[in-house]
Amino acid sequence: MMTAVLYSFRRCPYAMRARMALRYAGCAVQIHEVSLKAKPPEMLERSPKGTVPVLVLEDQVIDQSLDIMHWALAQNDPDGWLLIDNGDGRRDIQALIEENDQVFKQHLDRYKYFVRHPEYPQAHYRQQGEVFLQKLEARLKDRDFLITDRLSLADTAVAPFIRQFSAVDPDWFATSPYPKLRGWLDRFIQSALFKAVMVK
Ligand SMILES: N[C@@H](CCC(=O)N[C@@H](CS)C(=O)NCC(=O)O)C(=O)O
Repeated sequence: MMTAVLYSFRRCPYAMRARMALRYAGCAVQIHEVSLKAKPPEMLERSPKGTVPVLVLEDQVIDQSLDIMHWALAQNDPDGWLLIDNGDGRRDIQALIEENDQVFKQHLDRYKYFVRHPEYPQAHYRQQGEVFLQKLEARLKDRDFLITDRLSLADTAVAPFIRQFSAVDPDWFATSPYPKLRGWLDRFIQSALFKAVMVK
């Protein structure tokens, strides 16, 4: 039987969430760290769009991080990240991830690479991103995780992007009006699962 291969880039938030789901589900995968400047031809042959992560299985190629997470959780979801018995929770997971991927990520990129977007100052892009931070802070007011009182797919899928946002200006983030979010992010960064997928 062929070993599954994950083409990955250590610091890519999409690849982080895929690696976490695969590890949590106990899926045996060989991780191939790629250079984004020189992507391996065998990866591009399987997935010509040229983004990581890409999971190559015996009978299929999955090249969207969220699809990789869902594939992993369909194999094994020991702590119930999918919240299968909680319809509202499942809808909330989907809505949060959609907002993260389709709206917040764009603000994050502009905040981080504001030099390439001189139409507005950096603080403008940060304020746009803060709309999502405010939403997460409100969710964390009465619980330790984004959807319910335990970790779900939403926490794992979103946290790598909040980590990236926090790292753009750590001093600002440390004193920003999002104490619950800081606590949540800190627990995520300190978790054994996150540390394991970030090993060099
Ligand atoms: N929608 C994709 C996005 C993946 C993505 O954009 N990955 C970035 C790295 S963080 C990438 O591979 N970019 C291609 C490049 O920089 O050449 C997913 O969810 O997997």
